[in-house]
Amino acid sequence: MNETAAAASAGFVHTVNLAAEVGRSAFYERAAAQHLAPLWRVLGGLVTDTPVTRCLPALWRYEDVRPFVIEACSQISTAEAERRVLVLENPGLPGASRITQSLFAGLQIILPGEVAPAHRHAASALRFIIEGRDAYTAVSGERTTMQPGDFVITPSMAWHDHGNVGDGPMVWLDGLDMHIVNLLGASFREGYPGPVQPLHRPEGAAMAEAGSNLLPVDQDYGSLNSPIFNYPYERTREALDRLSRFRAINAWHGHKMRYVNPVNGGWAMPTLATWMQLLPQGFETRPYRSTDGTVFTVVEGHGSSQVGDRHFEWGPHDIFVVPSWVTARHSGHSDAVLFSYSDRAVQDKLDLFREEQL
Ligand code: 1HN
Repeated sequence: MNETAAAASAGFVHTVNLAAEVGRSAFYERAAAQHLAPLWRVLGGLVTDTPVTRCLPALWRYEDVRPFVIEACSQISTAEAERRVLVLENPGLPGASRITQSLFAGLQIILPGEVAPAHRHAASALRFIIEGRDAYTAVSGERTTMQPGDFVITPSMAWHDHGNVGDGPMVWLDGLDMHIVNLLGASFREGYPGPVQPLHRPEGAAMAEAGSNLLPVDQDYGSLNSPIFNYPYERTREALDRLSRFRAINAWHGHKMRYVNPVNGGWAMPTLATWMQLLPQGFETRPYRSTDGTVFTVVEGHGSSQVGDRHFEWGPHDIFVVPSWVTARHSGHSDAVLFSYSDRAVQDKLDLFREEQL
């Protein structure tokens, strides 16, 4: 279904008199030659009553996709692929490299000894570590070693390369905003002259400077990205655990915390909003819908989600997507921890975000 047809089936389309349209066809043709088109034929699909997207609710069970991620390693090297990533394609948006209308998601694998060469681009990336230990990413001259559950930021135009110094494969979820960057016609990319960038800060520098609710008095921040570029799972999990011991639970989201930039209290990244939430065993959220199509991945535990007319049962490392304005509710069958990201950081800045709590 195209967007106009989707809008029509949603019950709203500005209708023109079809019989009269025949008589206008010559006019339309002459207008088209001047690169002019009648708005009244497309208005309903351009400005819809409520969000219209071809993005569908979808679930990727890690158990089903992991063998393909592993097999990709015998199909292509990191050197040849540049990034060995299998794209999570929304079934409603085939071939578009999109998991939602605006977001990219992919599973990247890097084997021991491999290096993903340094490059940089206008698109920002987040990494959420799924499995493996002791691979690193270097961002703007500083390395961070990544562990499962860590949320790692690669800001726009920051040089970045990855390497695996562990003894097993490392898999992470890549979330990128390139569809937003491309919509705006603002894409650039550059390869680094050499496989890896030079390191000019010790590992842990960013955390020392910004990770303890204290900031150096003489530091100027010229970016909307958080100076903390690795939010380790250990600290995130502990925060959720402490919160859950005393705080009233949110009926729509469970115990849910957003990753913040300590410099300005805003989202950790300027385009991608990120969260971690705890759904205690037996807790079921109330239904809600929001304008930000959201990607979830399960860190711990089992549960289920009703997303529109789909019911998903999920467990560790599964990934699912809730499209914009589709009603969702989530249940923890055991204590369950979910990481999620969306374009809400953009929608907030543009005054577009809406959530309806049902
Ligand atoms: C990229 O640069 C990375 O740096 C991962 O690891 C996934 C997907 C599309 C475009 C660039 C990375 C990417 C990507």
